[in-house]
Amino acid sequence: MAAKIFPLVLLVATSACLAQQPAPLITNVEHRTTVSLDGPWHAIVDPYDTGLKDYRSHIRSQDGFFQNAKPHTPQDLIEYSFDKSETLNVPGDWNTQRPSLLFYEGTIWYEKSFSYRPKPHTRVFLHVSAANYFSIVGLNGTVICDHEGGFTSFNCEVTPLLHEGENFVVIYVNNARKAEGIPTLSTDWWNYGGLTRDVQLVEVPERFIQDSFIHLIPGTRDQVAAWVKLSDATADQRVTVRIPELAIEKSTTTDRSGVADFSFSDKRLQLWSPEQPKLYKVEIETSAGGSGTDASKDKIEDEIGFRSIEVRGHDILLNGAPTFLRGVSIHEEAPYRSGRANSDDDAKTLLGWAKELGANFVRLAHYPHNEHMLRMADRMGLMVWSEIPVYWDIKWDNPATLADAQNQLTENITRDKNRASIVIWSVGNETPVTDARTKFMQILVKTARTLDSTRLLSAALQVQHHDGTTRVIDDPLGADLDVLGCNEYIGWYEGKPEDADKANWKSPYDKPLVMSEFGGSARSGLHGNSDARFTEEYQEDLYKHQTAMLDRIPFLGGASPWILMDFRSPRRLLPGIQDFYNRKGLISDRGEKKKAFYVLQKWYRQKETTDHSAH
Ligand code: GCB
Repeated sequence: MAAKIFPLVLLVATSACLAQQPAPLITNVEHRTTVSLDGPWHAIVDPYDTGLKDYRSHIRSQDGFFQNAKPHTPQDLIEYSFDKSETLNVPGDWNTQRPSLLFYEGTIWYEKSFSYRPKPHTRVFLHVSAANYFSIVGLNGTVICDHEGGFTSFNCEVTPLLHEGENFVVIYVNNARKAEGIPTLSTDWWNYGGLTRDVQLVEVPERFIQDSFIHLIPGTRDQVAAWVKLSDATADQRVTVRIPELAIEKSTTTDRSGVADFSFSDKRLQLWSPEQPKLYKVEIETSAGGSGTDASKDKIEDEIGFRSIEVRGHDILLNGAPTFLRGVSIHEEAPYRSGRANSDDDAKTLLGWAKELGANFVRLAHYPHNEHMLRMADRMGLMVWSEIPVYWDIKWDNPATLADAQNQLTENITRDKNRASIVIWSVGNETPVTDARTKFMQILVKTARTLDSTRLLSAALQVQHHDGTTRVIDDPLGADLDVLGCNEYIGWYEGKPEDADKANWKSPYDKPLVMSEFGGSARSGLHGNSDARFTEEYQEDLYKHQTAMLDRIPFLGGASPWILMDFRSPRRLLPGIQDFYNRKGLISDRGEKKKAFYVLQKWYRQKETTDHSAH
């Protein structure tokens, strides 16, 4: 039960191998009792890691910034002060909060003081929804855990460290890019650093519901399987699952590993779909276990949808019916204000635009998005492609890189597996075809299938061969996937938009294809001839040729063009046009719809009609 606490020396010395991992992730924190630590945090910009290492580069075990030291006498030498440092808002990337931090890549220390009153028989975990990229967490001067990966949640237990009255938390966050990282050195998105998502204390009973998974059994439309995992491996603890609306109540007891398994069927189950995104309130309750005390009881609820997703030949079947995925790709970029998105309102705006476009599907590129997005997609009725940042040229031969990718994939699936909206896990984007890469990706596919056998697996591939005017999707990884993803840029990086008119497509795999990217850039408000780059007319014309071509691909199961909204990228340097923004958005970063938006909207309206008349 006690939290794992590590001496700082040991922690940093071994952090490269992730020896001090966070506690197992508590899922569904949305429905837990929490104390929010969001708001202003004191922040020290530390480009040389002075708060972590002394001038000989030795780790500071006594006087690091985790101590949050303050001088008590005029003789005390303390060369930092959180109290006197300006604040940054959490959640929020640091880049867009101060002009001097726009390009900053390095360390920032965050500190927040808060008053707390410990409750009897209650355990407390510090939960960080995302810190990009590497972070170390300390509470009241003791270092607790570290975490690698900028887009997934983690938590560390702080129960023994909290005391009545004032407490403080210090988090070291470093967003330096690393060749061996996931992602690696080069990406086409901004390396937003900081505590980009919510931070909170999560209060749970002594023995609590750690995790659960409730879903339709693949191949069925009315059979539900569930497992519930307790925080410790206690056998014979009674666990009950209820769906009050259907008067379903099932009880069983945990096995020796603290897991309770359920299965039941109910013909009345109304399935989740984009047209009717039905969510049921599901309650999970545990009763007093062996010790018989109230402290080992727990209860939590969630809103869960039930749907099936399968492939048959070239078709993607939602609840048994062939369904075309009318999608659009989205970055986690805040509408109107830029920077990282992270709120219900941001999710409502972005996904609302996708709905207006006529979408039933979104590709959340290129990393796990914040939980608000997934819960909103569940409620609004949008199917989701969820991806990890295995992007471009990863260090395929490095075992630590593979472990990092597997960890990010595991954290992604662990957090989001109860979201009916997610229909596809993607293990990467535009990875170059080599043996080492394919082996690496196959391991990720296997990891995903082991964790979740209910969803489809994909990856955004690229064309490997041309057979005359025919493009062939024959990446060897295709054999391991359920759905082929393909990014193509005919008319932008390759040839002219009208070249799409002559392009044909084939694949040796008898699988559905989602055209996971296509598009071109337009500066909103820039008008001209349709052959003039960066005009809205060029982008509009490109979408016309693309959609006509897509209509001729017999194995097309969906599309997620690039991209819903313009987003910041350090690779987009053209003054007056790009100004550090990738302009392939159908909507500008200020929310203005470009002409191509309406081309896609029209196409999706036609697709929707065809889909419905086919049912
Ligand atoms: C791609 C990448 C995406 C880029 C896009 C572009 O193929 O997957 O991350 O932003 O092209 O605009 O070039």
